[in-house]
Amino acid sequence: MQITKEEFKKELEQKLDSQFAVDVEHASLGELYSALSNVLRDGYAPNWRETRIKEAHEGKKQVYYFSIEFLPGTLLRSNLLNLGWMDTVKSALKDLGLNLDDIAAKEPDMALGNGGLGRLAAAFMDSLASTGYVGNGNGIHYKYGLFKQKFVNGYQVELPNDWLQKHNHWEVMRDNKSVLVHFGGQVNLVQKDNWMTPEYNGGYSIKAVPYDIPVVGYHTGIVNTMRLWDAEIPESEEINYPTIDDRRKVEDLTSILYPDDSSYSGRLLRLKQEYFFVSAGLQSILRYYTKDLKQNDMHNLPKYVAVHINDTHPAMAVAELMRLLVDEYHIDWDEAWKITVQVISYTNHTIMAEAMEKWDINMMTQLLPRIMQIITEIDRRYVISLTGKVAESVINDTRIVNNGNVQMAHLAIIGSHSVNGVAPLHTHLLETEVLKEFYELYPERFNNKTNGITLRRWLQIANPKLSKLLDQTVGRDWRTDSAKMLLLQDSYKNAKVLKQINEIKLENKEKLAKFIKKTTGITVDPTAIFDVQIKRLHAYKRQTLKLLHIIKLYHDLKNGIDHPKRVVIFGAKAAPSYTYAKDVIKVINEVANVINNDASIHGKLKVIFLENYDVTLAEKIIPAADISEQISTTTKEASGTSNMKLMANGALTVATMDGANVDIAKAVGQDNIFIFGLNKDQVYDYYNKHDYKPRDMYNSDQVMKETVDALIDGSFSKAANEGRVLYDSFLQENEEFLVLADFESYLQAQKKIEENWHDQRSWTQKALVNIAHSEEFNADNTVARYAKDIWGLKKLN
Ligand code: KOT
Repeated sequence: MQITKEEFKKELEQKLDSQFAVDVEHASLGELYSALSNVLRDGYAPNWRETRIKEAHEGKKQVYYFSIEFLPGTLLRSNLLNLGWMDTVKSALKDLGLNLDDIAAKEPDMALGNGGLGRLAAAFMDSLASTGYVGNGNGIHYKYGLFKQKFVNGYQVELPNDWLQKHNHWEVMRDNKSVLVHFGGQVNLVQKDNWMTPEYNGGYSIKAVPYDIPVVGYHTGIVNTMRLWDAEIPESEEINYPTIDDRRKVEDLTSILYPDDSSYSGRLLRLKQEYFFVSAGLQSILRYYTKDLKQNDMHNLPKYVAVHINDTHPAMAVAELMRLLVDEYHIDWDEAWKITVQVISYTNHTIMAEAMEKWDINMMTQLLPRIMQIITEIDRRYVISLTGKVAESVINDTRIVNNGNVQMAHLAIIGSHSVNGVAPLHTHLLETEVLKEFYELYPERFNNKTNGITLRRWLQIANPKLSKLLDQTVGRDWRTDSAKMLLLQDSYKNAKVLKQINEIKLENKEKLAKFIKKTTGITVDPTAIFDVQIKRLHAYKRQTLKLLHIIKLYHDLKNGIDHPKRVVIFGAKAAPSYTYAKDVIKVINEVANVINNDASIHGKLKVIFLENYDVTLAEKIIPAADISEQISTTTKEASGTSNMKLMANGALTVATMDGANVDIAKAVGQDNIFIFGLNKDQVYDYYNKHDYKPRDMYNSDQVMKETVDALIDGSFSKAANEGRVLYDSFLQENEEFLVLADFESYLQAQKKIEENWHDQRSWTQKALVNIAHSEEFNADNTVARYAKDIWGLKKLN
């Protein structure tokens, strides 16, 4: 539905009047946000309804993307953009003396995820709707999103993120679609009507209530649904929860998002959360299949339904679908197994050993007795199927139940028809190292699907000026057909275009500089190099290597060795229990304090650690970046996606050949990226030979020694203890992240960056090439590959 400026103004006035009894002139920004989002809801509501009718009518196969995290950020501007209302609304608001950005700033960031994995899930939701597929999200309606990060005396402090307090204007609670999820008790199998039927004794049920969030497609008229489940006490059992405390225990189930990234948190509550949203999602799928689609043959389920599990957190879907098919729909085990494997597919997002989920058998038996029985049976049959065919060690290494644990990745792989990694190198490492034995058993299941990003958000929303320039140079079609962005390369020598790219970057940097001034009080020069590292704080991502570079630059400047002006900008949250990562934050903050306040270096170097990195903050930083830091230990970063967002905005990448950096390097060519560091074979050599001796390197390299020593010699005395922790970690024999091994090579890459910076024309040309080639990482294309190769989807008519 399109809208004219006048219609929009009228609608906005009406909403302000009916909701708050105010006129435009007297409305607060919060009231304007609320009214504006309501106008928008009216705009897409017919599409949302029609999409559901069309889906049921056409009966096309649908994918259900099961993810314990979704990180959509804010939705006002993306809904405006996707509905095709952006320009009209901006201009109407301007007429009214209002600014869309000010109003949009009132929307809480929906931070129901930790980082890359959650953001990817949200990107896929957008892309499915924007390319014409029916795709549904299935996740948890957390009361508190990822913690709000503050720095107090340089330390990270975590505050609750009560995002729902101000009400989520987009969601619709659908009580009539609620289902019950059972926990605890005991199960006995009894013969009933010729069927071994489970009889439950004891335990309790929790009501799963869905909150549906619309996912508006870009100019497609499609509005898909992201369904997030909340926990409530079933009406029939209210008597069993007489006190407020009792009630709180139930509500706690969906209260908090686990703030751990790449590490496994062995908490009972987490296991409950996983089963809760998996069971609710599958029950709701089967109800739709039987009631709405009126299908009665479960054997046809794979023709209508694909369930994708985003890493292993939803891997219990394998057992739960078996339970539903066997216990509830009386399908023979072997048949049910075939259906399950055809329906389910799995993405692995990390090779970090500590992220490999496993659950204690006793815990699982107590909480989910029937699921544990089913997993045991899947495992038993798996072992039988391989006995005598492969070495016993292979069976032991790959079976699901082992050493008192349930291995979730094994369950996911054995129960899926597709297992994918998220960049070619990562998939290769899965096949040859981490999941080698599985790859030998099921080579046909393994495939690569390189990650992608929502270019619409990172260009059209975050960088409207660059988007306009693209319109002028390659035509507006790039907005729907991103391959057209490649045409920007025709302007490689066009002085006018190069000048405009420069001007836009400078304006974006000025804007960020203002934000930095406002939030930190620190003045930064927008003409300096804006050097950006934004991602979760983790040892393998090596914010520490950037820190060493900063210290080296500082020493040079103090010693009269000149460098181009630079502002290093960090954004990163550390998991609350990850003390090393928190130590890194403290050290960076104290190093920043010393450098930012040292008049003797004349402001040539500034270090800014912005608080509370989230999607909203990313939208401010990314358009202003000159340098994108992608410096993980090679082999450790599965893909990375900030690397893609930054290149799309014309930042040049300094990178190890890790994750999707490899593909970015291939896309832009060696001349347009700064590659450094050990390659994957060298890294594995160190790991296999156990002969990494950082102390020898340190003792034989004066510059390295001086740089690392600064952490303990009193230069940054307010972080003396934490500095010592980092110092010791770098020098430890066989230190896993090989920080010092890449130090020299990283300095060389940074030197090259400085040399290039002096030639602004050639710098901007490199930026142009990066912008053009970011089209390769459009999540729309990624999703098209999943749809074709894994899910077997057809577009809606
Ligand atoms: C967290 C816990 C367990 C298993 C995996 C994770 C995980 C992995 N969380 N985020 N990731 C990141 O996923 C992104 C999307 O695929 C990748 O780009 C990134 O390299 C992963 O670290």
